Amino acid sequence: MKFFGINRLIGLILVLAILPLDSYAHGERAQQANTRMRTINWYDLEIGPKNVQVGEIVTVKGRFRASSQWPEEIPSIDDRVFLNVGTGGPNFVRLASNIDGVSGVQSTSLELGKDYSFETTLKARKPGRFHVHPILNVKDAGGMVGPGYWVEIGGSFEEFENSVETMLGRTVNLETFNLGSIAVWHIVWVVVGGAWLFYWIRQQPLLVPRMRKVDAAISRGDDPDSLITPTDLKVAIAFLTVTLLLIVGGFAWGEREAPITIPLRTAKTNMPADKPFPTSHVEAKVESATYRIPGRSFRMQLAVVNNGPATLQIGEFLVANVRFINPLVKTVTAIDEHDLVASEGLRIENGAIGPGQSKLIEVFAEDALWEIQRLTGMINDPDSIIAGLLFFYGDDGSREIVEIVGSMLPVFE
Ligand SMILES: [Cu+2]
Repeated sequence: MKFFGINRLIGLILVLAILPLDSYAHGERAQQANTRMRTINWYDLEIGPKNVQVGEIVTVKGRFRASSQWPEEIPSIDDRVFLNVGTGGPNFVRLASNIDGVSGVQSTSLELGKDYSFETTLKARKPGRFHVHPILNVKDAGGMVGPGYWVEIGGSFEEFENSVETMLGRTVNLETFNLGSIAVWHIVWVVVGGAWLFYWIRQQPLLVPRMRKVDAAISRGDDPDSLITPTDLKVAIAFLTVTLLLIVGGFAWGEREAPITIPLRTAKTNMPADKPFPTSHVEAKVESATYRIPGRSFRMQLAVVNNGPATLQIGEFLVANVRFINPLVKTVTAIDEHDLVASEGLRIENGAIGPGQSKLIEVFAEDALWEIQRLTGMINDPDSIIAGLLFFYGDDGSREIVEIVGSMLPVFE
């Protein structure tokens, strides 16, 4: 235990003993409020079916609007993004994904302010109950997580099959493909590396004192190579020879086993360049917005202009994946205990806006979800900008989605 303090060893064992505990929450509330509010607004999300057997298909689909208020300090989606799902472990395999119908097998780039549809096809792999979220991974910024739903997978892991046919007609099982040779190569290199390390740590001076001696020799102007004995040199030549032989032999063996290979594709997929920005018949401007901390009550004054043919009412305010629903316009009930729906959380005063009308309306969004989802942290944001999507519903069945943005003032009593 000379090289590894016993205290540290006990610590490591404790950590390993604690780690395998099941985790049910997986950080969806950990991101700063403003990151969740002003990056990706997910909506119309469908994850289903929610009860499947091992090997059956689950799709995650919906739409998202990339906020035009993307925080300046967070790298944006115009560089590289990758659509994925977030769940607690490798419980699914992803068979396919697309954004606006363009295959998402490789990464792509998107534009702020635009609206995209997406779909991911998963195959259930392990039995259990798992929380599944869509995620847009943004280069240098991390994952922008959408709302999650529970999916229950029945059956047994032994029934899971994940075979593909290669271009040359060979069927391979991706669950076990070449595991044997992967294990063999790991063992081979651990043995070679371990033997090399063992050779050096069994003689004096040991690694760090030896480095000091080399440094001292250099500063004295002596030849540091005098620390290396003729035996050291012979052993080093033997190790080098064995290593090179293993590499050359491994390469020849690989070439024989798989004469035709292509590299992993890493090119970026381009989205159609001429995609228009979303349009709407509604103009909505936040005149003022406050968040009253004791009442968990958000209130904003909204100047709305309706340029469309229908009488409109606000049915939903979506902010940071939380859906504040106006019960007078539509009914949305939470489908499980982690569904981010405040079914009666939205109250509108002076609500209906006729065609051609422009008026000032008061919007109240009140629910414990502000606190539960840790969005109240927004009062600590230096820029205190609040942003989200407003869903207007017309009396002709139409729907208009508008992103709103405003400065938010906290009220402390
Ligand atoms: Cu989750």
